[in-house]
Amino acid sequence: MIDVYYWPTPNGKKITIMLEECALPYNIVPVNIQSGDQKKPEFLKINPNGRIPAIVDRKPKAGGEPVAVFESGAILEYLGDKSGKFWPADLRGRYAVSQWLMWQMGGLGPIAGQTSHFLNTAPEKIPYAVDRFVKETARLYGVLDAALSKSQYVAGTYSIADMAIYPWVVPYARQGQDIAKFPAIEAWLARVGERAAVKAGMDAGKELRKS
Ligand SMILES: N[C@@H](CCC(=O)N[C@@H](CS)C(=O)NCC(=O)O)C(=O)O
Repeated sequence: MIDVYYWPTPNGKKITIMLEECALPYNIVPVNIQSGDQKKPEFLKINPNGRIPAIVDRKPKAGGEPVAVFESGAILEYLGDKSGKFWPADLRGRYAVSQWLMWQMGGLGPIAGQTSHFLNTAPEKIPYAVDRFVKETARLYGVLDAALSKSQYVAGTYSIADMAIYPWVVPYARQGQDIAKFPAIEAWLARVGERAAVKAGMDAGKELRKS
């Protein structure tokens, strides 16, 4: 059984999508980031960075003590290694996926997160920040659109990179993006979104926000 320290956000949903795709049994441990659970000492023992998601695999593939992992990209790789799925073992396949996973972790996620913050949450509207982040998000969407106009999935076949990117692109409107300008992304959103595991992963823990 895998414990998933979770709140229903884009970074959290990457992990539930992968767990559903691999049919790995998991247990959601709610970490309410709106009330500060992520900064509590018991959670900081699992993720010293104080953010969700994190996992504890109680039955690691290699046996032995439970394995704890934080950072959503590292968790996706761990689950790929554990299941042998969606994270190719061959050199070319692995780095085709890895580069897009890193692109999401270091580019799209942080930038789109800031864009959404300055557009929807910031207590004052700062035109310079809104303009800077909306434009950089549009640039990243352009890069993704160009890649997806050449292949069905970012690394050729469906992988953990698609799972990392998808929950960040679903809320494109909150990032000030007009999806009609990115037809290959729009088609990919529909293709990925129709997968049963993606639907289940996106829905995981949605009741938590109401509690
Ligand atoms: N790079 C980290 C980012 C994690 C992250 O930013 N998580 C957000 C939710 S999506 C969070 O826990 N926010 C609470 C906080 O900032 O205190 C990852 O991909 O796991």
